[in-house]
Amino acid sequence: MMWMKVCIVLLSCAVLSHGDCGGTVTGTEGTISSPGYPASYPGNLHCTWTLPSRGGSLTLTFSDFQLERPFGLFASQCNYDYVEVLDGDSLVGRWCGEDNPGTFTFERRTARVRLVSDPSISRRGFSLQWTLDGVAPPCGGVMDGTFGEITTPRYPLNYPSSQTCTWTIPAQGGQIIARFLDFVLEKGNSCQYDYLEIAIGDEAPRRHCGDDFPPEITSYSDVTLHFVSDANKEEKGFQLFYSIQPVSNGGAAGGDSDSPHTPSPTADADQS
Ligand SMILES: [Ca+2]
Ligand SMILES: [Ca+2]
Repeated sequence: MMWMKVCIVLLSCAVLSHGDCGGTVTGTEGTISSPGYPASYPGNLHCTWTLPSRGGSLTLTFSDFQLERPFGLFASQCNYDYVEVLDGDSLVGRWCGEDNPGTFTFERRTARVRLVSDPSISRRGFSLQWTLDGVAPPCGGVMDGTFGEITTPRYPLNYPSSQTCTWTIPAQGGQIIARFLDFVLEKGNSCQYDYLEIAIGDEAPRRHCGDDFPPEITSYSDVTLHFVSDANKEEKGFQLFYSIQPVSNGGAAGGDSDSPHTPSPTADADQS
């Protein structure tokens, strides 16, 4: 049989192109199939799909699986075409032929599925379904408007583990005033577990954790809040209110203190 494989390899050497494959999935469920499925996949594939758990529970189930079946000396190995499943960067296993990999669950881990094919002999490939449960809600973004609230995800319930959120409050030519009404994060001596970093303009960010409220923020520059939680021990999180006060005429560049706490100047205009 070995000579047949070599012969077909030579015949198909010119066929090197293949369709797009791989990438990072988004959403909470979906299907991943080999290129062209259920028609035969192309040769020379090297596709990797990345499935982030995003703090939730990810389940993969291979519903169909048919790759080139190895033969002869290599029957016990998957050296021609194969699918690998990885937990992060660690190999869970390699499959080929009609040896369906089955179902996998990844808790707060990133899964990867890799399909590799050699130049010759293809079968119909594989199809798998994936679902993601318990995903942390989206967080972060650029705040618009002249006032608002920022909280950790799920506040006042405990924030999720393994979460990263970045909020930006643009100064919009005014002065940002932001005050914390609640602040409880997991405490660490150097805030190495869960923390909130507050960056004002170009200044170096300051890191906060535990239950010491960060001081009130007043800034004519954009303010960036960067929240990180690690894999375990969650707390209630924080709640912050901010407003952006217009800078009164003549003080735009100098930034002198024209009682920025009161947004009354625009209201006075109505009385004329
Ligand atoms: Ca093959
Ligand atoms: Ca934590």
